[in-house]
Amino acid sequence: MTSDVTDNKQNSESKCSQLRGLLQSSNLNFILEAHNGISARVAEQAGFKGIWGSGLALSAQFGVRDSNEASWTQVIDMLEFMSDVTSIPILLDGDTGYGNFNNMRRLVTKLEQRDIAGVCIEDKQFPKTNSFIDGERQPLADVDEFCGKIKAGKDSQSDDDFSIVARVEALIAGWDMQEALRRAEAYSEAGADAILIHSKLSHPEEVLTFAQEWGSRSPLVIVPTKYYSTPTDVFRKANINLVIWANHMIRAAVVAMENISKQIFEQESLANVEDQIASVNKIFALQGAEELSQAQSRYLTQKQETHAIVLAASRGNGLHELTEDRPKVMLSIGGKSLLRRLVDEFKKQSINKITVVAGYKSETVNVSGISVCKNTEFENSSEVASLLCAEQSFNDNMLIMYGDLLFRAYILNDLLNNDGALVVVVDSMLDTSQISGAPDYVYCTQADDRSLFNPEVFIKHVSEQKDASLGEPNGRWIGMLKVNSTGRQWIEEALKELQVKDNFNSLTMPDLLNHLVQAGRKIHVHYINGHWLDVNSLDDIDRAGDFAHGQ
Ligand code: SPV
Ligand code: MG
Repeated sequence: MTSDVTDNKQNSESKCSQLRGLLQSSNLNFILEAHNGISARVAEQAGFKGIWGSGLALSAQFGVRDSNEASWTQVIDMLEFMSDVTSIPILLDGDTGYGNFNNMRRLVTKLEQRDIAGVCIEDKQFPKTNSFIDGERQPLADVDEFCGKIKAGKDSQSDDDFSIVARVEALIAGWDMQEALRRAEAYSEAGADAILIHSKLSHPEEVLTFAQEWGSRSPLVIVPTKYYSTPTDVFRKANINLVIWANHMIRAAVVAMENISKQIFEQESLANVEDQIASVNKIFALQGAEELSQAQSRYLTQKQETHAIVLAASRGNGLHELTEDRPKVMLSIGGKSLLRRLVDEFKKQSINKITVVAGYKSETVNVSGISVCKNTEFENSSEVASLLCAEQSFNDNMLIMYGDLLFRAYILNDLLNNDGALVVVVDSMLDTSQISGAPDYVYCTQADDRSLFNPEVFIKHVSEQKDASLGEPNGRWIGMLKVNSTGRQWIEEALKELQVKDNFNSLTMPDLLNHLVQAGRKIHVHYINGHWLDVNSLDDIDRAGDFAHGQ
């Protein structure tokens, strides 16, 4: 038996026993055609207690004729998908049993292995064709030969509840009621668990006469495809046990597909069809996506994902008219916006959760792969207020950085491998010719000794101005930091403390870092030596172009 891959097992009763129950119930029951996994799920979700594995529909979904053109193993491979995703029984339309008694034996064995609850075989000859195509020209099977097939099937089943339904085609082939009854009697004697009496008339007379004559000798099954307008109560009163709605899912699908494909072709657009079709989420639900994500959290060891927060609310005043219609991060450098370049760097490091805090001209912040959160007060607030806007996206592995940075990939890669609680990247190369805007000078517990051993160095202070009382700065903070769960906690606490201060809206990231230092937090320094730049002035744009070119 195949294992279930979904969350769909609701019924603990075996499928064979469920089908037997439907056949033997004193109430009229219904089963619906399905022809693949998704249609089987839809049928179950609609409330059906069983599925008809229709030969017509299964062959049609393969695009071939209902004349045994699809092999029997191709048919039962599809049934396996249908059975795996449903908890209700499937009765296979097994045509003529795909051969003689011996083929029937193997069929029953293989169906049971795939948890199919029963098979219906019809008394025609292999290869058969659909009863509604020249039905009267189709030769019937020899009664004794067909009875041998039923016996062989019954003798090969291992579950007592597996059902074999014998389908009488006498009325389809133009024989009289007596022949139909004679055959049904013989098939019942041979061990059939139910009789399916088929008719191609548009009224139910034949079937009702048969039902009356048959009485309750064995369960009776009908397929009212042609006499579809008959009120269902008529079948109930005739003591029929099971109605098969035999081909309505494939026919519904074809109309829907024709309609939608025509519209898309003619309109060369999806705009009008979106509301007429199932949402992608609906498809995911039918595929059991939810169960898979639950299983992933149970069975996969999850590496904590890094989340990047990008501060990008400011216009970039030093860039004058270049930022008239967009914020600095959307400026194009060598054909790509600064933000796009930053997102590309994140992607290289497998960072896929990226939140950008936008403010000035936020509607132009449009780069795939990011979520945008807005600092609507950007004109009257500063960086720490922007950071607070992204609080919902905070994570135990988090990068916080300015949006106007260009840097060599190794810088981010090395930072991600540093497991300090809160680590800032400091450039020890104080090359004044490269400095524009207001540099964030950093005073550290130790200068960069350029050794390979990464001694533990911490921040003492960060300042926009050089502070003679602290000696010479050891470098510049490049606007990039990383936290783990402890660092995240420090930042959240600091934000709470700072939020109530009168000057909150003027606070910059260096103010936040200094606040943390004063609170006794050890902020690790990760030294680098060049290989980055930020964009504050028109000169920087030229430099950035050269830098990007060399990347
Ligand atoms: C099928 O669904 O393939 C059947 C029923 O055999 S019918 O097409 O009505 O003959
Ligand atoms: Mg059929």
